[in-house]
Amino acid sequence: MKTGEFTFTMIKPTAVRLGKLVPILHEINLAGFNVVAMKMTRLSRLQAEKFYEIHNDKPFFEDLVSFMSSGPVLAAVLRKENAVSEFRKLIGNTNPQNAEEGTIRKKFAISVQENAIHGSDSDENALKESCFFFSQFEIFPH
Ligand code: IDP
Ligand code: MG
Repeated sequence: MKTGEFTFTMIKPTAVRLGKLVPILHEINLAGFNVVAMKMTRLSRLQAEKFYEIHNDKPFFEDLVSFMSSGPVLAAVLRKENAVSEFRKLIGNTNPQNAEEGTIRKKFAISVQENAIHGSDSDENALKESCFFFSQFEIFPH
């Protein structure tokens, strides 16, 4: 897969628990993203700490790790031109109160922490995060 053509996403525990998995995947599909890898899994505390390690100095870090390991998530690699920036536009601002109408976070987030969905913030992190969840044999670019 070419750099710039893919991003990594995770539908967060609250959204999964509230039955929003399929509605969110529907939005992603309507926006023209193709799924090239997907799994439902549950992060251990250690895995959540590792995934969010850039935030380990933030006041919300401990809560975030507890939340992200509190239940299953849906992890996926998505393909589209300019995937990272297109996907960040689709999900909207980190804080749902500041997210634009029509964005996934505006529709499905319940708070800044439980904001329904993750999206990589750079091509470099898209690669790092995809490799965190998937082996090369679990990604099917087409
Ligand atoms: P992003 O997910 O939009 O890239 P980041 O700043 O990278 O936002 O933060 C990672 C995650 O940490 C957010 O998606 C959210 O779940 C949580 N988070 C960020 N800021 C806060 C906060 O101020 N309070 C509680 N949780 C936060
Ligand atoms: Mg981020």
